[in-house]
Amino acid sequence: MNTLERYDLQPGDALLVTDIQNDFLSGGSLAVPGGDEVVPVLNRYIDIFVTRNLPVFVTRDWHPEHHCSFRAQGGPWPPHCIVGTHGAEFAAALRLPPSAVIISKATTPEHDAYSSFLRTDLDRQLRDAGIRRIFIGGLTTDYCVLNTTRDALQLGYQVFVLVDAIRAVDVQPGDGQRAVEEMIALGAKCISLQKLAA
Ligand code: VGL
Ligand code: ZN
Repeated sequence: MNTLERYDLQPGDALLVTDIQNDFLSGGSLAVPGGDEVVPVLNRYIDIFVTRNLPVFVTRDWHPEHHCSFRAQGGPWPPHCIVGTHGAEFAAALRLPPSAVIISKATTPEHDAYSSFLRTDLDRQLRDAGIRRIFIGGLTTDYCVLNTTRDALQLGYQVFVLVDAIRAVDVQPGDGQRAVEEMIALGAKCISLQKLAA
């Protein structure tokens, strides 16, 4: 354990809330087990960041109707997060601040994107805001959170994974756990509300 690790928030920190959309929650077309449980936890993280005047970035899976990741197009997933549908909307219970920066990903029919950095301007937005450390939570541990964390570390950001505010699809049992282990091995740190609020 690096004793110099700072868990207290500082300028240059940002919260990244990933894909809290109806289709990933109970009743949705790609409902993630326990997905609803992260919403109140993320609301508390949002409060903490807003109170400290630190920016909140929010991503959304934002697919056209015949997206390549859908089964009818040969992809692995049921149709989900189609622009203009209820399933694509952010959960009503998620309390997004008016200042939240929204990043849409996988917006073209021919490309999927599990990383929020892929074909988006997230990196530029973060750099313009002077962000060096990303605190990431949301859905899903084994896809968007994992791939976004990989890219963030590659791009030189420090990443803190909000382990109490992520849930996995777990297509194969254990995928979520393996994703967390991989993120740690790559250099991400795990953090929970208790540690951050301390
Ligand atoms: C995701 C499954 C399908 C994700 C997106 O962003 O985690 N997972 N599409
Ligand atoms: Zn998707």
